[in-house]
This record gives sequence, C-alpha cells and structure tokens, in this order.
Amino acid sequence: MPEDRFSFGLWTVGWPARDAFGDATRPPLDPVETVHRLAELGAYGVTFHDDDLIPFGADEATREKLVGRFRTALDETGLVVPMATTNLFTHPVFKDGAFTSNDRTVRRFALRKVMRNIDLAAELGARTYVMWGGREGSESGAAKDIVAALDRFREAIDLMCEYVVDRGYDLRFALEPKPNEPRGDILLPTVGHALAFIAELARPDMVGVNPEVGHEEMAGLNIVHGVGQALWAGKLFHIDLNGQNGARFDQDLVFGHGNTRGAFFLVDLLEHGGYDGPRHFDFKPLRTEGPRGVWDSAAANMRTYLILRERVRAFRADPEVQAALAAAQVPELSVPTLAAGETLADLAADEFDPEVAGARECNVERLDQLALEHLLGTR
Ligand code: 3MF
Ligand code: MG
Ligand code: MG
Ligand code: MG
Repeated sequence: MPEDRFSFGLWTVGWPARDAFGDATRPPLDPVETVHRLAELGAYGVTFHDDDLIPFGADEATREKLVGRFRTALDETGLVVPMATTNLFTHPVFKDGAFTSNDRTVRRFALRKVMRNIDLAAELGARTYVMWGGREGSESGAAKDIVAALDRFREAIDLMCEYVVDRGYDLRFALEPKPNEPRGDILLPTVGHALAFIAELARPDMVGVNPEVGHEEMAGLNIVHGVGQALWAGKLFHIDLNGQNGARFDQDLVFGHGNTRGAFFLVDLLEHGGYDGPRHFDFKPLRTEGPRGVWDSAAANMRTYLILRERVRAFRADPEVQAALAAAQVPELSVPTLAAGETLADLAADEFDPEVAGARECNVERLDQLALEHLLGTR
C-alpha cells in the first residue's frame, strides 16, 4: 500500500537484462507503463536517473515530450518522485570517472549534467538526490592520484550543495557507497568511508548516505552495522534494498533473496530505529525472466519486506523473546556506563570481580534461535 512507502528505480524493473556476457533478454520498458504498473502493485514512489527518462543527448523537444508524459502518468496514478539521481557512468565520456575524471572538461560536463537533473528533480518534488560514484575510481594505482581525486569529489559535492541553496530547493544529497564494479576499486567504498568524507564537506548537514544492502555485503561487511551507524550519525537519508549472496559480483537480487537473516535484522532496525524515509528497491529482475516475471519480482520485493516486518513485530512482541533479551542483557546496553552525577573517582572506587563477570553466560544462542524461528514463521 502507498502508506508502506515502497519505491523503485525506473532502471530496476526497466533493466533489459543486458550483462557483461550477454545481450538483452527483455524489450525496453516504457517509463509510463512502469509508473502505472508500480501504482497497481501498491508502490508509492518511482525514482530515476536523468537518462532513464530522457535518453542521453535527446533534443529539447524530445525532452519536453518525455517529461510531460511521465508527469501525466504521475498525476494519473498519484505516484510520487521521492528521489532522483544522475547517470554518470554509461556514456564513454565517463570511462575515467565524472567528478574525479583526470580530464577537467569531463568534470565540468558532469557538473552541468547534475545541475540540469537537479532542476528536474526539484520540479517533480524530489527531496533526496542520490550520488553514486560508479566510475569514480581506478584499476591502476599509477593512473589516479587518490588524494587529488578526493579533493575533486569534495569540490563537486560542495558546488552542488551551493547550487541547491542558491536555487532555494528543498533537497538533500545522499552518497551511495560501493566497493567495486564497474571500476576495479571505487572511491567511498563503504558507509564508513562516506561518513568520514561527509565530515570534510563545506555543508555536511546537507549530505547523508544511501546504503545499498548488496554493496556493503560485496565488501564482506554487515549491512545492519553500516545502516545502524548511518542512523546513529543522523545520516540515513535514503536506502537501496536488495539481495546479495556474500562477497562476489553485484547481484541485485530481490530483497531477502540473498542473505535473508541479514534482511530480517535490517527490517528490524529500519522499523524500530527511527528511519522514516522511503523503502527503495534497487534490484534487477533475473535475466531469465520475461516481461511478466519482472512484475513478479517487483511484487516479491514488497511482499518480502512486509513479511519480514510482520515477523520482526512478532519477534519483538513474543514474551519468550522479551525474557531472552533480558537474559542476554540486551536492554542493559542502553544504560549509560557512568550514572548521572557519578564521577571518574566513583568509577575508580568500583568493586568488581572479573572472574565472576567472565564466568557469566551471555545466553545468545537461545535468543538467536528464537529470532530464526520467528523468521521461518514457525512461532
Ligand atoms: C549500482 C547502483 C546504482 C545506484 C543508482 C542511484 C544503477 O550498483 O546501485 O544503480 O543505486 O545510480 O544513484
Ligand atoms: Mg547497486
Ligand atoms: Mg547492487
Ligand atoms: Mg543502488
């Protein structure tokens, strides 16, 4: 239902399934059809790269026509555009990066491309603008000066923040980390790198992160820890939900169709951790599927999220789980280590027997099994 705030990128269901080894297995999908289908399935939002809607290099008249049709579809269905982004990775001009290309004229072109699409994003009511630096990276240690690249990356984000402020748009940026693919190594590879980078910006308040499940897991990291730290820092501006099976190529599976346990704990965090943004799916329908399977996969993302939401609620409400949480001392972690009014002298005076504390059981196995049983729907 729209109140669940599910959104999809045009490029997700619209992926014609061309990959590094094979041709497309599906015909192109008209964005207008996508808007209608998503609305029928109960989504509330649709997101896009500039080039998903307006082919690269299209003339002004074509642009007007395509945006007009898209806007009509939005009006007809009530679907909204919560987020937009820029394609800075497909055209050969971006082969060595966009904001961090060694070629200064390419960097300037990239900024113009972003500004143009920020205008459209604002016009369509988007509140978040995602920046995924897919080509901002290298394969050769000799061919990229990483410190200079980070200077140029910062310069680009600072300039785009200035643009948004100058134009008076109600828009924030969300940086999307990814460790590799399509580049051998990509700058800002993890949520942690992105958070550290944001602290160096001119307007850090305007910039947060858009973590993607598969991207953190490709790096062998725990997505719940990454998203948890982003939430803790007040920087979870948006999220890309999908599925991934460990450290390998970017799979973009349906949400939950990979590390399902991770998906369960991620939904728990999103539902109970104070995130109120869109539940955005950035996945690819399997290359084996045709035009019908595409919509099966779109529905599957939402169903999986809702099932997991139901399961985590049941998990939290189960009295046995409550008891197991207490037995594992989970609530105690929320108690500050030093009580109000206590001093370091009080702390120094504590009596403590490490042998006794070291012998205490943590009772995690029972709790973890309860979580798994709730996830499996057997409780
Ligand atoms: C690549 C991605 C990207 C970003 C998109 C939004 C094509 O792995 O995840 O999808 O999410 O560019 O900025
Ligand atoms: Mg991705
Ligand atoms: Mg991915
Ligand atoms: Mg993504």
